[in-house]
Amino acid sequence: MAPSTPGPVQVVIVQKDDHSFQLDEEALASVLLQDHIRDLDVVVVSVAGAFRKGKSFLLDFMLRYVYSQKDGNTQNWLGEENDPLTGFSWKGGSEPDTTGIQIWSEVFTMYKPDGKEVAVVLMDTQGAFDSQSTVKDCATIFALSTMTSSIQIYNLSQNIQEDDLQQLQLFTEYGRLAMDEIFLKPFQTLMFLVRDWSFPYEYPYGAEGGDKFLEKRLRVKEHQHEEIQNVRKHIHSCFTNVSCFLLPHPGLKVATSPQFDGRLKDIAPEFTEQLSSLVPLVLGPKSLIEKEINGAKVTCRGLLEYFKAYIKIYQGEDLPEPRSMLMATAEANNLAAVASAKDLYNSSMEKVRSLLSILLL
Ligand SMILES: Nc1nc2c(ncn2[C@@H]2O[C@H](COP(=O)(O)OP(=O)(O)OP(=O)(O)O)[C@@H](O)[C@H]2O)c(=O)[nH]1
Ligand SMILES: [Mg+2]
Repeated sequence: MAPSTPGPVQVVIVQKDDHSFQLDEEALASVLLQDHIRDLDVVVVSVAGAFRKGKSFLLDFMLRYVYSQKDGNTQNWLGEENDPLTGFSWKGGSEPDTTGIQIWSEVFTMYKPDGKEVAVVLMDTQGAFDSQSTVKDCATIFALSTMTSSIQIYNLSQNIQEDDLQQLQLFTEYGRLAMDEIFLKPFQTLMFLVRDWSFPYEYPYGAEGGDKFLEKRLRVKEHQHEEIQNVRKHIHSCFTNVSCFLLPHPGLKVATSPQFDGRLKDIAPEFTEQLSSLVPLVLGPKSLIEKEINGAKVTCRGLLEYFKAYIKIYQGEDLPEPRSMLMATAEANNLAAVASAKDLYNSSMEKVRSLLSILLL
């Protein structure tokens, strides 16, 4: 049974001492196997990126949106001026907060424009690059959340830097390696979300400015160094759909006040204005994209099985270990080589198999 009061459920646990990962199967099953949703196709929205950058805070606004849809109060979904922001745990300060992977206990049923009912799961992840986690820990969390979500929001601060792209390459390569089948594009939607964007006079806040900015950042040019080109080609090759959204700074109270409890009246109006277009862009009826694995849509029940299979791979010894960020690009290139060798092996074996079946007829 799912817990009676909705709340975050810890589904992936990271052991801080030995850096091992565990799936809390029972907890995950209690959410995904609820009678009314288990056979519905699932939409999974995940937010991932460096620690202390407002990921959980954003997810709590997403929760407000989905609850208001559920209650039929679509107009004023951002909430009242003086309501503290609750949901997934978020806090100020310099120390990391979220650990492992958490999902919201309530799975929301929503409707696509064609009337199809889908189940929506919200996923929060441990921030990357804190002082306690190894590169492998960060890569595993990022890879697992990318593999199990239909939209991965890559939460960045201020800009899209080259090292952000390199880390993305490393982490997604680490994910691709763990997948058995041959995929052209293993993952679905990636949204770069740039927080505290300070150059609206170059690229305006929002999705349109974001996409123009991203197009420029990800453009592959002939004279670029191979390393710079590779990272860009990799991102295009891994995701079916890549977009970007530029969010303004939420104001000094949000960023620096220890008394700030998330109430709207303390948040800069330009931030909430952009938030009111960002969230429906991710969770509005037109944006609901079901999770697909190998071209087939996945139900909540199916998602549980994929989680179990993927975590086993990361618990095993078979994958090469991603090392320090200094070696990120080299490592990502090595991982890419291993992945394409694996693809080649699989497709050659496939050919041999079909040849054999013809010969044996
Ligand atoms: N500068 C800035 N601060 C923000 C923004 N959104 C939220 N914050 C603040 O950032 C701090 C951290 O918020 P969290 O949501 O806990 O951050 P997180 O990324 O989930 O952190 P971890 O779970 O530790 O990885 C809080 O003090 C928020 O008030 C933003 O867009 N810009
Ligand atoms: Mg958090």
